[in-house]
Amino acid sequence: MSVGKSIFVNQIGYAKNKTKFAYVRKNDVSSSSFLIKDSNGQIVYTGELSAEKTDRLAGEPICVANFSDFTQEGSFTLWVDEKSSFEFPIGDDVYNHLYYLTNRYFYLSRCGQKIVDDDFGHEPCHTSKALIYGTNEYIDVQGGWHDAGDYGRYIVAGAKTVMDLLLAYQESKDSYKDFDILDEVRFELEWMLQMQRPDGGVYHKISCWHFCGFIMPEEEKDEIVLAPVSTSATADFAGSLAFASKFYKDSDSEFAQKLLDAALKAQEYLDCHEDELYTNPAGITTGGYGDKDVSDERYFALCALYAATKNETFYQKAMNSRKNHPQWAEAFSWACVSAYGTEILIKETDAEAKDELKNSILQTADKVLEIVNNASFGTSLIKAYWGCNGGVCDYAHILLLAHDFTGKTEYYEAAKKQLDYLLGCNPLSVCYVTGIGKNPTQKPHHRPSGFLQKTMPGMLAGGPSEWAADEVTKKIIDGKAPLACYADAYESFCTNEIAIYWNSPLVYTIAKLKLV
Ligand code: 9MR
Ligand code: ZN
Repeated sequence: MSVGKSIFVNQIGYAKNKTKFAYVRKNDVSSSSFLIKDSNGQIVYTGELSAEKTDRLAGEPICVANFSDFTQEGSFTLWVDEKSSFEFPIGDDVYNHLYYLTNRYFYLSRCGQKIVDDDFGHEPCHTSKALIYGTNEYIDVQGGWHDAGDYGRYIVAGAKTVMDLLLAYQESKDSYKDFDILDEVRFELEWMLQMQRPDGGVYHKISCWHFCGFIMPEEEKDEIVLAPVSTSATADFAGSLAFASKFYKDSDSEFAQKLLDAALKAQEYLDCHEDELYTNPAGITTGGYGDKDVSDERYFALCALYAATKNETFYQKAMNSRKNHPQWAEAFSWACVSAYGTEILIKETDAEAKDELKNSILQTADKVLEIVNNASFGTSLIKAYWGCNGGVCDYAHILLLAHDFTGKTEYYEAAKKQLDYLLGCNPLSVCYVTGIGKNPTQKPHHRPSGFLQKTMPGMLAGGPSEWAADEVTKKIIDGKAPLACYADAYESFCTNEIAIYWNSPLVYTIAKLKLV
């Protein structure tokens, strides 16, 4: 069967009145034109393929089929010679189900609560008290989302996720009512509040000493440990809680105040402590989220606190830290959160330096745009790395800010291409979100899915990685182009794990592109 092997479409589909692109493996076809058939096999559109592009990531010539002016609703296939794409829809609300599933994944990942779901329901997990590392003291810390394929709960990861989801809520609240994002984010925030020590410092993470096997969460009964306080966790906590506080002001002012007070307390801690860089202490081997440069986390906290309090001191300190770190990239990733701070300053304050800040985002966006424009599949990547599918969403975020600031559609279009790539326009013709599309990821490195041999829907797989950190990936990468270094296998944690902070920028990207 050649369906989907040579022609790559966005398997979720195309919004009726927006641009539409498919990708064609040039070496597999001889014709330079394409056609579209409806579900009755009638030809409804014909067009010419673009000139080919070969980049390092694709490793072979790829042409684009542009059918943007085709606006009929329905279900279609795209053909070149006798080769066809997977069937794909065109319509007004093709993204709604994807948006729902990618949001609901967070509910299904809740820790410490009975989860109600036909396939993934379970009893409360990880409810025992946690040992504070280096002491004999146990305290009660409950809730938060399981981080990824494992059951750890990590502040750095949670804070980024909270930011993306709140920004997504801001974009979709007027048009989308099927999932309560604010309620879901609150679940995480309630957990984060418990991670703060009385002196304001924030524990880096809570997990067992080691990763467990592929068991259900309530079966992981090993001792739970609170890892030491870190600067990255404390600053990310301050930034995300300060930002979150305004979202709850109207519905629950007491909760909003609690968030802000906790953020301020974390900031006081940061003010009087040198950097405490996190690495796993002896005995703990779960995810590290180590970060050697925490200046961007400190900056993010100051920006968010300034926006929340309008206290000029925070602003001065934030701008000083920018001056002291001219090498900073503007980024939205777990390791670099500078752009969250910059976005907040630009959008939530009347900061004097607005133009300078916008330019800083635009400089990064222009670099990303150039990569996208030169890429065979329109991706924003220059290499394939652990979690790069989340990375393309983070780059989309930068592009979408540039679109806000300039109104130039090329930024919007480049961001939209990142979604096409994730949802099927890639050399493997895979839809990297589970449970949706014609050829989705099926065996994610995700404990409940692996244990139940069912795939939890709505999860974004990490994606191809040239750095083979696991045995399965090591076996498959030889001779493959970077974008093909992906194994749809439970054991492939470096290409097929899922994570809250890869899903969250996907949710944001869908919302910000106004696809729901
Ligand atoms: O997303 C993280 C990635 O950037 C790192 O390269 C990788 C190795 O340190 O770790 C990833 O994070 C994992 C975390 O440590 C534990 N939970 C699962 C995360 C996703 O794979
Ligand atoms: Zn749990």
